[in-house]
Parts: sequence; C-alpha cells; structure tokens
Amino acid sequence: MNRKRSKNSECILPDLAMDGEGLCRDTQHYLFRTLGVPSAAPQSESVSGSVYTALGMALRDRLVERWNRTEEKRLATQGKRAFYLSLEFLLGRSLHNTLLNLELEEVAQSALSEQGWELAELAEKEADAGLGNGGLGRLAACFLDSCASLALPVTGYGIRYAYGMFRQEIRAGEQVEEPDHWLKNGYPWELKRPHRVRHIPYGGHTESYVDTAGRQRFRWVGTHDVLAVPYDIPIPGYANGVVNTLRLWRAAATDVFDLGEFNAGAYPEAVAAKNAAEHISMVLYPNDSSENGKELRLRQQYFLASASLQDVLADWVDLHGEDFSDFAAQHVFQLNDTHPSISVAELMRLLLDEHGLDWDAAWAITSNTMAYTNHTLLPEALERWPLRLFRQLLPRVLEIIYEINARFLREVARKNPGDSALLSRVSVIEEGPEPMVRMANLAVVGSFSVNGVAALHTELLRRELFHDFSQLWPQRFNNKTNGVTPRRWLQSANPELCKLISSKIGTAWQQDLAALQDLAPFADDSRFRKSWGKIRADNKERLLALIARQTGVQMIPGALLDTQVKRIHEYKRQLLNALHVVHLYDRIKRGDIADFTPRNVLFAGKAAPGYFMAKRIIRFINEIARTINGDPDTQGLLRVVFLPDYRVSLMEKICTGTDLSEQISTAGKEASGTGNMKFMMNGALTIGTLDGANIEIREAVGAEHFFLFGLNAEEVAHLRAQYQPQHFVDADMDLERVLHLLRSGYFNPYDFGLFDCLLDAVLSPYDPWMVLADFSSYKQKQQEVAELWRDQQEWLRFSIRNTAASGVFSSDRTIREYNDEIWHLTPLVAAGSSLG
Ligand code: 26Q
Repeated sequence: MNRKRSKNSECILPDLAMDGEGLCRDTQHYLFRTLGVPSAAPQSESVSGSVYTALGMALRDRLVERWNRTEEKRLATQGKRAFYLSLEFLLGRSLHNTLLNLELEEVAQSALSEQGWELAELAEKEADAGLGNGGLGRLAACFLDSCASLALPVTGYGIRYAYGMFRQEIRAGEQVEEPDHWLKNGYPWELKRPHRVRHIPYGGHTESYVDTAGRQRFRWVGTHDVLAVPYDIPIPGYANGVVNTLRLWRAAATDVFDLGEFNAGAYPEAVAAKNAAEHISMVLYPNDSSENGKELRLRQQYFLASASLQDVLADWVDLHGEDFSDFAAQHVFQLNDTHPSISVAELMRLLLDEHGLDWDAAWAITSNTMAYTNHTLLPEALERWPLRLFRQLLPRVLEIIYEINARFLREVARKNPGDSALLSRVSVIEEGPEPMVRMANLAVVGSFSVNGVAALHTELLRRELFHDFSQLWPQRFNNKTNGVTPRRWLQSANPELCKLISSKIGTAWQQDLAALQDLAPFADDSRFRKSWGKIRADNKERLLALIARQTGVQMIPGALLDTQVKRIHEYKRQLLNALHVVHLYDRIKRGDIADFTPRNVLFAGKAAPGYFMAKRIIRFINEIARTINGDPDTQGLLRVVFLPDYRVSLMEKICTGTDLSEQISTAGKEASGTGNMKFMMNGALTIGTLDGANIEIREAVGAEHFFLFGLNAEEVAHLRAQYQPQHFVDADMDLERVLHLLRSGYFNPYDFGLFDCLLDAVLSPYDPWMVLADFSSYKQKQQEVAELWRDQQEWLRFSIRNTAASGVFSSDRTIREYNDEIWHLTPLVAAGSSLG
C-alpha cells in the first residue's frame, strides 16, 4: 500500500543567474520592492542593514533552487537518512559561508562594490545565530556543513529560540548578561513551513484500553498541547550543489489553547495565556554544564524530540503507509549528548500508541536507529530528572521508560545473577528519597552506538563513566574525534593565508584537508616563511585594532599574542593562565626583565549566569588587566585584556591572529576541545595538557612542535587522594610571591577579600582542578614559548607545521568516520562532482 505523493507541476522558471549582475539585480529588487527602501535613501547604518538583508534574500533564492534539486534527488534515490538531534546549533553568521559554498565570493565582492557596497561591511550587519553555548553547539554547526559538503542526506533538528546565548557586557569588571534578540531585524536565511506544524502533548494522564484487535493499548489524554512550527534553514555544501536542511521548531499556542477555561468575558486573559506555550522556545539555557531539574528545560527537550520524530514518521507514512518493517534500515538519529535523549522513549511512544506497533517491533526500531554522542565526563554535568517532574509533565513517556528499564534490568540480571549492585548502577532509575531518571543510562540502553569525542575521552568513558555498560556491550562503544569545518575556520576566516597556501600546493586541500600536509616542506623555505609571517602579522594587527576599538586597551604591536578563549569554567583553568600573568607582572615589578619577551594576553568567554566562581574569575582577569595595563612599568612588555561577548564571529577574527593557543584544562576533564583545532589550522602553536584532542593534536604535529606541560589524566587521578597544594607553593618561590600578591589585595584595593574565594579554592586539598599542581610546569613551558618567540624563523617553522598537520581535524574526516562506522549513508552525488 504505497501511497506516492502526486507531483507538483513542473517548475518552468529559468535558473537564477549566478553572476554578479544577476545577484545585484535581485538584491535591488528585494531592497527597493520588498523591503521598501527608497532608492534615493542616503547611505546609513540602517540602509546597509537592509542591503545585507536584501542580499541575503537574493542568495536564499539561489539556495532554495538547489535545496529543491537536492530534495528531488533524495526522493528519487530513497536512500537511508540521518537526523542530527541537538538542543543547540551555533551557526554564527551565514552570509560569507553562503557565498563561499556557492562559489559566489568574488563575483559578489566586485559586483557589490560597483554599487558602492562593501561586502565586508555588509557582513558585519548580520547578527550571529547564537543558538548554542559553546563547543557542543558549534560542533553541530560544523557537522552540518561537512554533511552537506560530503553530499550526505543528513537533516538537523533543533529549536528556534527567540533569544540565543546572552550578550555579555563587562561593567566595572563584572559580566552583565543582556538578552540576545537576534531576530530583531529579521532573518533572511530561513523559510517558515507553516503546513508542517506538529502537536506536542504535555500533562494529562494515561488510560489503558483494548483495541478492536483485542490488544491492550494506552492512551495519553487530557493533555495541554503546544504547536511546533518548523522554520527551515538551508545548509549548502561546499561547491557541490547540495543543500541540506536544518529544521528549527518554534513553539506556538494551539488555536484552542485554554480558551475553554475562560468565559467570554475573560477573552483577553485567555489570549494572554497563549504566552505560556510560546515560552518553550523563548530562550536557550545558557549553561554549558547541566542545569538540573528545570521544568522548562525538560519541556524544551521533549518539544524537540517529539516534533522531530513525528516529522520523520509522517514523511515515512506518506510514502510507505503504516508498514514500518524497513524503517530502521532507512533511518538513524544521532543524539547530541543526552539533551535530546528522551527521543528513545518518545519514538517508542509514537510507534506503540500512534502507529499500533507491538513492543518488540517498536524496540527493534528504536534501539537500531538511535546513536548517542557523549560530550562530558564531569559527573555534575550528567543529566538527571526528578521522577516526580516526569510523571507530572510526561506521564506516558515515564511509563515507557519504566518498561524499557524493567526489560533491560531483567536481561542484565539473567546474565549476572546475584549482582544487585550492578543492577542499581546501570538502572535508568536512580532510587532514593527523590528518585531520578538518568538520561545517560537511557541513552546508552536505547542506542546501538555510543561515542566519545576524542581518543582519551572515549577511553575514559569505557573505563570509568560507562564501565558497566562497556562490559555488557563492548561493541556499542566507539570514538569519533571531533573536527571543525575548514570552510568557516580557514577559507572564510583567513583568505590571505589560503591564497598563499594554494600558490604553493594547489587547491586540492579545499576538497581534502589532509593535503595540507604538502605544506610541511615549505617550513624550511625562508621566502615562504616571510609571506606566512606577514599574513599572520597583518591578521594580528587587525585583531589588535578591534581589541582597541572594543575595549580601549592598546596591545603591544607585534608582540606575542597569547590567547585563551572558551567558556569560563574552573576545569578549563583560566585561573592558571591568570596566575601566570600575575607572575609575569611580578617579574617586571622586581626588575627581572633582562630577557623578557613582550606579550599580549587575551581572554574571552562567557560564564553561566549562575556560576559564581566563573564570574569571579572574569572579575579577577579584569582587575589584573586594569592594574597591569595601568602600570607604566609594563609599557611595551605586558598587556592583558578581557574581550567581551565572545561568539562565533569573534573567534573567526581571533583564531587567525593568535600566536599561542591556551588549552590548559586539568587532564581528563575536557572531552575534546575544538577551539584548539581552529587555532592550529590557522598556524597558532599550542600550550596544553594531555587532555581531550590536545593529545591527538600533539601526535599529529609532532611532540617537538607542541608545548606540553602538567600532569596527565592518570597522574591527576593518582595525586587526588593525597593532594597538598601547599607543597607546590613551598616548592616554587614564584608561585608563593604570586599568591602573596593576591592575598595582599594588590589587585582589589577597594574591595578587600574580593578574590579570597579564588585563593581558597586553589589552596584547598580538595581543589578538583588541581591548579597549583601544574603551575610550575606551566610557568617553565611558558618560558620556552617566550624563548622560541625570540627566534621568529623557528617560530614560523613551527607555525607552518601546525597548519600542515591540521588536516585530520577537519570535520569532514569526523563525518566520514560517523558515516563509515555508524550511519552508512550513500552520498547524493559522487565526491568531487556536483548536483544539477
Ligand atoms: C544541560 C541541561 C540543562 C541546561 C544546559 C545543559 C547543557 C548545555 C550545553 C549542558 C552542556 C552543554 C554543552 C556542553 C559542551 O559544549 N561540551 C563540549 O563539547 C565539545 C564538543 O564535543 C567538546 O569539544 C568540549 O570538550 C565539551 O566541553
């Protein structure tokens, strides 16, 4: 009973022009006719905002053309599809990426400048789509770019938050959060699909009944439904004509939303109550480790899971009717951490209750289509939900979780008789005074694949966090070391460096980043080094100018730029870096500057609004920056700055001008890191611990080209039981002086005790991050960095070798591995060819 959709009428429109003239004509059309800008309007900020929007609309038309062709091709091939489910997609800006992937960059640049419009200026008009916190959200965006570039039929599903990651301001040295109203001026990169809304149930209760075939079934009734309205963002592949989809759901009230509860006289109140439904997609949770137990967050997770799965099932039923026998062979859902892992239970519910499958058939489908990626080892970041909340909000889903767990535990008990401790460790339900649902356990039980995001991380998942599960199902666990898209992070961010690269090794690296390896021999070519150094110095100069504009701090021209940018978290140890800066300052103050290498230290990153210590670290960095930059003794030697509002578009500028990349987390704590890869690609050297992907970065570039310091993960674990920070202070006079300076209130003369909490934290034997244990080794390694910087030729050799070895950190490599080992999708077009 195959019901094929009847076809639309053939499209008789001619293809859109892909030249500068056509693009300008369409831009004008949107500017003057659609946006209603009078053609005599003088140049202004608001007009160039409109020009950006008009250009975006003209480009979107071209994307839609390819989008439709991609969809036709996909429907004609009817192959397996993958769905990337994520609460976060940190897309950043789209203008430049679109031009690059459509190969319209140069065409647009020259045609627009003929009209008196500067592309670079227009690009600055675009607000970042900041629908993510950090690494995990940006990874999702890089992955979508790679999937489209590899022509893989992969659809992203997420939430269209009205407010993304907060805007960070710094006032009196402290972080202040401002709402990010990124949609304020419209967003030309999306298409609303109002005809594909879904109903998402919440609340109510469950009933059992016997169906006409005499089987016991369940109904979830008395629910308060919310509408999920999809907005599609086109995701173009690089130079291959493929355009995939990122579908983001917005919550809306149903037409009948609670109106019945009000009498006619309370109509305005009833309409106002619609708000409650729309709250679900109002704001991104700004925590990069879980914020446990918040009802709205659970609503968001279920909203995404249910809307997306219903959407996929509806497509299936359209084509195949209610026969699901081939569904699992045709679909795979990649879960971006546990955030969407309620999908395991929701897919069961939809198959059982809405499509009438029996348990075994539904479970076979679910457990053969779900794949889970873990992004953290920190126990406090593991998601757990109070059972009570689940029962109240999602009673039917909870029943299904109970049943999944009961069947799973029966199986474990059968294989491990008498081991009740094992049962309670692996159970999806955590017993206790406040019973909890453990989302990671649900994800592992319900998935055929569980992966970590760097070799060490996966190793630790197997050995520690998921030890029991990896004994039960060793084949389920696998590693997929992260990567970043070279389109955004090299080609678009660093065009001059790319030109230089291509002038030496051709352009093959644009299709396969591993080809950057061919650059390695040029490290020994002094003319090449000179060009390399010039481009990187120019990038740095532009970045320092931006820093001066944004903060008023004049960095030291040409000095080493030492950068740590990432979310502010104790495990990432911005504090270790800051203590080292204080040490450098102390050296200056005591006159130990005979061989001092001038240095600019750049920090940026957001703290979760409720994370007290992280916010105090920001304050600390700002206070040492104020003191150091204001002290005439540091002139020409040391500058420190905290650049506000770190975001994707800022990193595009930071990574091309940075000399030294700080990747200094406590070993065993950073799952992978991806900023480390962006810096490496652009020729920065890394100072780092043996953590996350740093280990693989060091292997790729060679130990001699990487500044390694600190304890390794094993040593950290071993030292923990007997950690005495004071021993490390006693053994290092420089460290003692630094801590003394802090305790004296030197950096907080008007606010005594302000930084005592930081001091107390690092001096505690229970400091989980063991900051002081690594101080001496960090300081020494920084001294080696400083010495190498003085040999610019050698530094440039190292820099070139870093870029040359960075090919393996392309997200194309990562996605190839996901596809070869987990997804098994057939590309829509062969590698190197183009669609349409
Ligand atoms: C969970 C529940 C409630 C509210 C918020 C959250 C939440 C949100 C975001 C928890 C965690 C995150 C983000 C985590 C993250 O970004 N992890 C990073 O993922 C990168 C990509 O794999 C890794 O490179 C980093 O090492 C890892 O820290």
